[in-house]
Formats: sequence, C-alpha cells, structure tokens
Amino acid sequence: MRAPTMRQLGDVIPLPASVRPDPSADFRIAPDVSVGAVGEAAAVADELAALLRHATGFPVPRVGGTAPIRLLVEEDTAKSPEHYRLDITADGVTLRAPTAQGLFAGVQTFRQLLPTDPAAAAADPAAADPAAADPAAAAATAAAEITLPGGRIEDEPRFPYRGTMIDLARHFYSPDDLRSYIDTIAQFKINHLHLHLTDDQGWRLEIAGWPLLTEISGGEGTGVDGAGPGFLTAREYADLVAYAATRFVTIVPEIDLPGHVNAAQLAYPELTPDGVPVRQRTDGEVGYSTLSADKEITYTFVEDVLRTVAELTPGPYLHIGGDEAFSTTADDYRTFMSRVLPMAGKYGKRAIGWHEMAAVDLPATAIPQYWRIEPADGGVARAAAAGHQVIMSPADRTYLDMKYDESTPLGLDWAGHVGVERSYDWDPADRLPGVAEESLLGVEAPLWSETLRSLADVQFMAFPRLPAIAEVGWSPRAARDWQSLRRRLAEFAPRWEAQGVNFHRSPEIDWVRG
Ligand code: TNX
Repeated sequence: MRAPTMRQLGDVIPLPASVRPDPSADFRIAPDVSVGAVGEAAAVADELAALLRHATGFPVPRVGGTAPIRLLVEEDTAKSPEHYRLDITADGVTLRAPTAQGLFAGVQTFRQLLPTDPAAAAADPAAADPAAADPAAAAATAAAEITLPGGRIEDEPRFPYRGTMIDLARHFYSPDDLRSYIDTIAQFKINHLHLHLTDDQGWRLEIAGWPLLTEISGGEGTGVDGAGPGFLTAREYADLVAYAATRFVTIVPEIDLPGHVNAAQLAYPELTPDGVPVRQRTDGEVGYSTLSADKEITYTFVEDVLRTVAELTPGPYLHIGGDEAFSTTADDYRTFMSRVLPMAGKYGKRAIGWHEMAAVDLPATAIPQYWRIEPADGGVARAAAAGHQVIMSPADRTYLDMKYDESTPLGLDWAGHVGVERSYDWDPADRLPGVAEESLLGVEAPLWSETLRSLADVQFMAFPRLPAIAEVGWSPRAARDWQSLRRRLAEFAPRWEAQGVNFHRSPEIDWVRG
C-alpha cells in the first residue's frame, strides 16, 4: 500500500504541462541516497541535495557521476530554456533540462513532491536545523519515510515572463526581506521580480552623482505615513540582483517617470517645472507631480539615472513607469517619452512601461504593461497590432494590494475585491480584444505598499493569490481548474507554516491542518 503521506504526481503548483503517473514505479528514498550531477547541473544539484538532507536527515552527498537521483543538462535549443523532464522510477529519479534554469524549475516541482516541506533554509541546513548536522539523529526523528510517486512529468511554461512587483517606494523592505521573498516566489516558478524603486513618497536606490535622492528621500520619515524608510546602496542592489539570479529570478528595476517624482524633486528642487521647492509627501495621492518636458536638466537627470540602473542590472529590461502622469500634458508626455524611451535601448535594455506609454510611438522592443480595469485598453491593442509584446497585469485580477474581501485588514479596493478564485479564473489571452496569445510576453502581479508595513504583510497579500497567478502564467490553459487548484493550495498551509511564510487563510480554501 502507498504511504498515506505520499503526494500525487500532479499535486504541484503551477500545474505541469504533462503528468503521467505510474503507481508501479514509486521511488523510496534510502539512507544512502545521493544526487549526481556534473558541470552546469552541479549548482542546482547541490541545492536539491541540501533540500533532501533537510527533508530526510540522510547525508545525501552530491556526487559527480551516476547516482539514484541524477540531474542532467541536455542542450536543445528547440526547447524552452525552462523545459524539464522528471522521471521517477523504482530505481531512481532523473531530471533533464536544456539549461540549468530548466533544472531549477524541475527542482521546484521535485520539492513539492516531498511529503513535507524541507524548510526554506536550504542554503545552510545545518544552521537551520541542528538535526541536519547529525544525520543519524535526524533520521531517527524523521516523521515518515519518504516515497516519491512514480511516473513522468514533462513541463514547460506557457509564457516566458511570470512576474510579481513589489513597491519599495511607499514602504521599503530590506535586502534580507527581499531575498526571503525571492526564495518563496521562485518555488512557484515566478521568474521576474519588478522593483518599483521610486515614487512620490520615496527614492530607494542610490544613484552616483545624485546623493540627495537617497539621503533625503530614502531616509527617516519617508514612505506612506513616513513609516517606510530605507534604500538600497548600489552595492546592495547589485548583490540582490546576483542573489535573485541564483534563483533564476530576473530583477526588473522601475524608475517611475515623468510623474510620481515628488521624492526626486524634494531632493533636487531644480527638477520641478518652476524651480520652486516641493514639500515632502507621505500621503497616498497620485498624479500631482511631473518632470518638465522642456527643461534640459530633466533629461540630464533621467539619463544619469537610467544609465546607472542599466549598468547595475544584467537583465534585459528597464521599467520607466509612465503611469498616472495626470499633471503632464499629452504633448509634454509625448515629448518626454520620445527622448527617454530611446535611452533604454542606448544602454542595452528593452523598455517596459505602464500601458499609458502605449499612447506614444514606441521603439520596436518596448513592452507596455496593461493594468487597467475594463473596458478601455489604453492603446495596448494598437501596440500589439504593431508587433509589441505585452505584459498583462489587470488590476481587478492580478493586483495583490486589492483586498481579498471586505474583511481584509490590509490593502485597497479601487479595483474591487480580488479573491483567490478571481485571481485565477481569467485568461490573459481573453482580456483585451486584439491582444491574443502571440502578443503576450506574460503575466505580472503587482503589489503596491501604501497599506503594508512588513514582510509578513507582503506575504499575507501574496499568498495564496500569487501561486494562483503563477499557474495562470505557466500552465496550459486547458489544464487549469479552480477545484483542482483549491485542493492543491490547501496543502500549502503546513508547508508555509514550516517555512515561516505568512499567508491569508482564505475561506475559499479548505486548508489542511498541519
Ligand atoms: C495605481 S497601477 C498606481 C499606483 C498605486 C496603485 C494602488 C499603477 C500603474 N499606478 O501608483 O500605488 O494604483 O493600487
């Protein structure tokens, strides 16, 4: 009989593209298990070995050659770099992928097939759990022997871009908080983290040559209600980008322009249209600030900032904001964008902008990010018809700062309440007439921070909705099913508890008790 704690092969979020269970081929993890990998596969294999050490208490060495659990990079440029195949047989487990990124995706699936979650501290299991330093002791206390369900999973994403955004301007989160968040989101194959680094209430990235941006607008008293001070030094930002890369998460930095700039103008009054100093703002209003489209200092400033951010960012994207520029005339917006959009290309990046940007003529590689509530499309369909890729973030489905329901203590409700089913029960290819599957780069779930004060608050808003949106972005449309997702999400309660991740016990889900 199969052990009661054993997972079903398909009980994974996001749901894999293809799952073929073989109940005659379950694999029992024995005390002498090892993980074999060479070359490019070694780093991901080390992580899997650490996770298994933690889950089993066995020593689980990572070895160079053949082993019961093997990870192989098999180059194949015809496949998505995130493709992987996981074969579980009675004799062992083989994970194959065309890239280390694909192996990483496969390891996230593997992790969810373990009956308990081996905790987040995979990087240093001995420090996180004294038992791991003494494998024999840990094995003796292991709750249950681990058996993996037999069969084959073959998987790849529907869209290459599955992202989430965090607003560091309205409330700052420390590099440690961000690393922890990256660890959690990567488990759901979220592969882009968009950082909203600047807004009216704060400026959160050090820029060489413009020290007052962070000295004044990253310091005490900044953020909404003055409650979210802090900023990333250039070094901290670079370290964060590098850390994210180990989780195959690409950082997408946003400098919000030409509106949302009160913090920059507080630091440098010459950036205001009339040169008159502005007062500090810590309220949640939007749309009152703008850079001047006809002052040369505007472009000197913007180019310095965008060049600095581009140089610190290895990823392909630079987000230039562009939203809610209510104090910028349409003409000025066009003038500003026609000078600023090419700067992204000049420094080797593709520009992303909130969909208001689609009102102007865009460079071919520019990507509008749609955030509206229906029915207006903000010019995005026209951009798609001209060949632009689009990121879908409709507020009434993907905004993680919307309340789940009227009883949610945090969040806003201008786009309505967004329950878990609502965040799942839509399709990005149906959202806008004229913006079909082939125009979509992917899906992103933004989280604005006006009402948030801690990482626990962020987690509460993100989980369980972000996993639901991760599935919208990864899994085949035809395979998606709310009742199935409900059941799979329910099993995350003990996992998130084990990882120390806060989450909303939404009444839409019959949570498993840990
Ligand atoms: C709109 S959506 C904004 C943000 C706010 C958010 C609050 C968008 C591109 N801009 O400035 O923080 O609403 O939900």
